[in-house]
Amino acid sequence: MLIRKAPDIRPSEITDEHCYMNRREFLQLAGFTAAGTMAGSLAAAEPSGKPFPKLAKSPFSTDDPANSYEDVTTYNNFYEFGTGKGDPHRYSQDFAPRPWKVTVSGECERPGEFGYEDIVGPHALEERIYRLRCVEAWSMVIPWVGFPLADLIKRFEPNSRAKFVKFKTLYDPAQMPGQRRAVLDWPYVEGLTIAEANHPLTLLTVGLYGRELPNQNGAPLRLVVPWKYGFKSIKSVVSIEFTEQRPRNSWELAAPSEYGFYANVNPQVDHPRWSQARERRIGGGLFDAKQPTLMFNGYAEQVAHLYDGLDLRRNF
Ligand SMILES: Nc1nc2c(c(=O)[nH]1)N[C@H]1C(S)=C(S)[C@@H](COP(=O)(O)O)O[C@H]1N2
Ligand SMILES: [Mo]
Repeated sequence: MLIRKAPDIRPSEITDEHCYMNRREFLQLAGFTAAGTMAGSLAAAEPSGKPFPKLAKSPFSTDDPANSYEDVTTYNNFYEFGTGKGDPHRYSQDFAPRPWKVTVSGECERPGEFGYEDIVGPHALEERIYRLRCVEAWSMVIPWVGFPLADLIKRFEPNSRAKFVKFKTLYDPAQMPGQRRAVLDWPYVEGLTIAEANHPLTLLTVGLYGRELPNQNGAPLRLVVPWKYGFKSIKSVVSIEFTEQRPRNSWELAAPSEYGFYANVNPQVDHPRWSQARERRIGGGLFDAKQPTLMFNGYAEQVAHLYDGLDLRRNF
């Protein structure tokens, strides 16, 4: 992935086999004859999600320059749509994120469910520009849209036994071709301590670049936990459960010596197979720039106290 295409080439102009097939099939259906008229039909660089009317700016936003819309929507990890970085964009276009229902269960006074519209109307949305630091030592800067997960959690009144929150992604192999292979134990599961889930930085995310989330970024709603490696930021969530026991997350289950429950960004604790000291910022040109990784991804001042007395080398 070191060599990147020139920024002035739109993805719609790069016709790989899959795109070509889709476009041609679409043209046949629509009765078109000239392929040229449909250039751009699969363009990732042209946002299609509905724009949100008013977004408060967040004091938690970073000043780092944001990655382009194209970078953010064409270089993804979302194994439900394949393991290649281009797969989520390519294979999620037919995914239908509406209607959507999230079940809330476990240790709380008011278990129940909610739909996408139930949360997007009532909650004031913010734009939060966060660094996303993938465990694979690359990073991006993304202008997310969302609101603090804590605001949602309190509606369900977790009780004193609620020590953790467990999240699950949709399981639907008919729509998610990556789930037809056992690369992970589906559905994708993630977990946070209740304190992490209630931390003001933890964002229930419904959009990016001022618009509804594209499918490849976890439509219609996902988590973004900016001080943790990207895999904690679970996409397309359908279940939230308050638990007394610590849940085991998908990556921890798949490779417990490599991926832990906490997964706090930590340049001092290497992954067994590579260093975490530096990261490659996607979009930096022909050779993306490498820069030092910051403790807790730069959010140490806000979150370090959550781990007082915890050995971060053991609890990686
Ligand atoms: N359900 C689900 N959520 C997921 C993943 C996944 O494969 N499935 N990948 C994770 C990883 S490893 C990263 S780095 C981020 C990437 O988010 P982005 O593609 O929106 O940048 O999503 C995370 N959330
Ligand atoms: Mo990641």
